[in-house]
Amino acid sequence: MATEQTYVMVKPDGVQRGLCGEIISRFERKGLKIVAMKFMIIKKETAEVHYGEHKGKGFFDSLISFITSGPVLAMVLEGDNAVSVCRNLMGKTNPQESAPGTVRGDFGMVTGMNIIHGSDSTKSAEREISIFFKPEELVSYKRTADVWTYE
Ligand code: IDP
Ligand code: MG
Repeated sequence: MATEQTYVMVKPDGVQRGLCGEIISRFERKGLKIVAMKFMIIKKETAEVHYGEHKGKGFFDSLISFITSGPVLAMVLEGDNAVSVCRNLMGKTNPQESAPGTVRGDFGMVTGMNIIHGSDSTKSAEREISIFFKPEELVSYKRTADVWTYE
């Protein structure tokens, strides 16, 4: 089993639209384990580090002002292939192209307000988790439901 951790974040539009509970619930029901969670307003400098790969692109400035415009719900989720499992639950970057049943497919209308972020690789996940969480904030525990989740 390839147990991974991934960084998932409800963006300010998702928080303002009251979707935090719905989104957490989807990941929980899938079988992902919550390892850490934090509600915060991201500082501009931190946002620029988090989205560093997009620096220089046309949408960078609006992305930074959007992601810092209100609180986000940040979390670390764990499970078998958690990175790709979470990306699949999120849907494509453009919500108009995201499949129904995904978070973006069900709740979003435009790319600039696509509700949710999720790491795109285990390398990104490691980097992003370390930006938003201290190692001691990742909670280590046994989840009894795992015996009914994994063979
Ligand atoms: P991802 O969130 O699906 O990984 P990325 O390409 O990494 O997509 O882009 C990061 C975020 O930047 C997107 O989720 C979206 O909010 C924003 N973004 C990406 N491309 C565009 C665009 O063309 N216009 C406006 N915003 C964009
Ligand atoms: Mg990305």
